[in-house]
Amino acid sequence: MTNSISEIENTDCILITGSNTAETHPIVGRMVKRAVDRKRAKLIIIDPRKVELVQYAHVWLRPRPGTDVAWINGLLHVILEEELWDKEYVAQRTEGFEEMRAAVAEYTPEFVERISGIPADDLRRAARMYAQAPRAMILYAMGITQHTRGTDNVKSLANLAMLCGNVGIEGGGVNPLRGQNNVQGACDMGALPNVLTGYQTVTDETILAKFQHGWGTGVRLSPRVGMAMTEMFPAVLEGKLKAMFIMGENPVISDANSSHVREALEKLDLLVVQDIFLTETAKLADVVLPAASFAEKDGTFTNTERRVQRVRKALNPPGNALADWEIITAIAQRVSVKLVERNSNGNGYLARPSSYGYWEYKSAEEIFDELAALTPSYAGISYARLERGGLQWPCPNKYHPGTPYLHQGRFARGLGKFHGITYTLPPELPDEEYPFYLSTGRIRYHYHTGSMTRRTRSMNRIAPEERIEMHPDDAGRMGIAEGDWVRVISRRGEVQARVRLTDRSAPGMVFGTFHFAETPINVLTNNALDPVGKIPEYKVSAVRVEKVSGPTQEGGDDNEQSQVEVEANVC
Ligand SMILES: Nc1nc2c(c(=O)[nH]1)N[C@H]1C(S)=C(S)[C@@H](COP(=O)(O)OP(=O)(O)OC[C@H]3O[C@@H](n4cnc5c(=O)[nH]c(N)nc54)[C@H](O)[C@@H]3O)O[C@H]1N2
Ligand SMILES: Nc1nc2c(c(=O)[nH]1)N[C@H]1C(S)=C(S)[C@@H](COP(=O)(O)OP(=O)(O)OC[C@H]3O[C@@H](n4cnc5c(=O)[nH]c(N)nc54)[C@H](O)[C@@H]3O)O[C@H]1N2
Ligand SMILES: [Mo]
Repeated sequence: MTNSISEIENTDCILITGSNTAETHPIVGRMVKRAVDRKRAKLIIIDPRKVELVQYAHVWLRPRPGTDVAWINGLLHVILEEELWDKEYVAQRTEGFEEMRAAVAEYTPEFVERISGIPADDLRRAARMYAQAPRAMILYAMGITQHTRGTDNVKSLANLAMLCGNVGIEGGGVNPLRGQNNVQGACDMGALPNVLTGYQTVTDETILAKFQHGWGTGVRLSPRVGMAMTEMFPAVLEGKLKAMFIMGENPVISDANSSHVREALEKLDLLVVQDIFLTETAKLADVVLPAASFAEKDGTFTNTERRVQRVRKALNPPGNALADWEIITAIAQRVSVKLVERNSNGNGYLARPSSYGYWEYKSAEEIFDELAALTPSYAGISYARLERGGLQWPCPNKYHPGTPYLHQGRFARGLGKFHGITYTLPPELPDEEYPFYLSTGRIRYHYHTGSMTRRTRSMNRIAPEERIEMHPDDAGRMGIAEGDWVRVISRRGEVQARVRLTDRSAPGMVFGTFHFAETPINVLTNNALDPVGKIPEYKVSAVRVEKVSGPTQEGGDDNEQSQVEVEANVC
């Protein structure tokens, strides 16, 4: 997030799009409700589903899935036409304005209505509400990013925030609600193909030299950008990738077009999976490395508002499980012995111990200190300081208090850049053969592939199985009643599940989750990727729905087996 969570209760207008906040970020959701109820903040929701927070919204726009660039350009168009933009801010702090203005010229509310289905006057109302608020905050999540145009969607939201002078102020910003407890931290640690810690790019020789020296490897670090996770599975199928080490991820269930993922994993020469449970992915592994869970190890998590917080070991891990860093260190020590042997045979550099000890960490804190020494945004953070509470990066030195919101006075890159972006259609849309939009996501009661939450009895009692959401009008037309079994079919596969009739989903659209391995929704989804973010099109694919009398043999057996497994694992 550019800004902090607490600012939600201290702003004049909140625009939420592509985020089912009340269910997926319930604490943030509560703060939004309080901001509306007690602080009289205006709330604009833009979401194809009638999410819970719609009850609190002053304006709800229901776009067709995958039409975000169009409606955001429409908002920009209205704000420009009605002279509601912040001219001083745009003049002093931004560049590229004319390019953006030219790109949005044709996006009149009427034109946008034809693309998105949003009534022109509602769009005007939302534009005025956002632009006239002294301070306005944008919150977004996966409904914006999980598209082949995800990066363009985010840039478009940045255009909107900058046009109204809402970046670099308290109670403003463009705020992605990060999903996992530590997804921000994982990215900060360089778990991305193109950067080292703190987003220091791997293609920059000075940065590489700093890390080579700091790590004391003696081995030249590669300046090559690696593959994104979603590019790896096709690479395996093309024979370009032979081995994989998967840590804390269950792609057999969570990745788009998952039949391909399974096929790829089965083709590998070596698959290692490091997880806290024996997941569907771990079952395909040659080697499974049991890891300790969050409660069983020391470390830090960095949350959605860039706040680094301590995690403390409360329990001993079961059996042979070790903290992830201990497993990685143990493997690295063995691999680096090999490297030394190979390199001392004459080709290349000799490994030598560094000031930190070469892969000889004694604690998570030692690793953190090495990270802080090599990472400007974390430089001022230490375990000792974290004892007194979390710190938000950038925190460049040990006296710095941390940074609640970014781009104050000046953008990280100097001037904020407007982008001229035009709308294109998602790659797969409903047609005669596959007449429904399929949208996928989450419900409150389960987490992702269910590997953790489906092991808890109470969650299973509330949400024991997948329910495909369908609008009552569509169901009525097709003779489908609440609880009936349907088969959902896309160009890539099919699943079976019971139906829940609800107006949360718009007519012409069905919604399902990826929480239930017996209903692996990702066999249906499209693995077309955003060219920059490499994120798949999870939110738009085309499907056909057929009523079936009950689960066919195959589906039924799977279901039963999995329920038994789940029961056996309840803890
Ligand atoms: N209970 C629970 N909470 C979770 C998780 C979980 O599995 N369970 N997972 C966590 C993780 S890792 C993440 S990333 C977050 C995800 O949090 P969210 O992104 O809030 O979750 P999703 O269910 O993916 O919902 C995305 C929203 O986008 C909307 N949407 C769909 N298509 C479009 C579109 O084309 N345009 C727009 N503007 N909106 C669209 C959907 O209707 C939905 O409201 O949740 C986190 N929190
Ligand atoms: N159709 C569809 N698919 C989606 C999405 C969608 O909206 N629609 N959303 C996507 C998104 S945003 C996300 S984030 C992904 C999530 O996809 P995944 O990350 O594959 O899903 P999880 O079930 O969270 O898997 C995390 C694994 O980490 C393990 N784990 C937990 N703690 C630890 C630990 O401390 N150490 C180790 N080594 N392992 C641990 C858990 O047991 C679990 O198996 O799914 C994506 N897939
Ligand atoms: Mo996520």
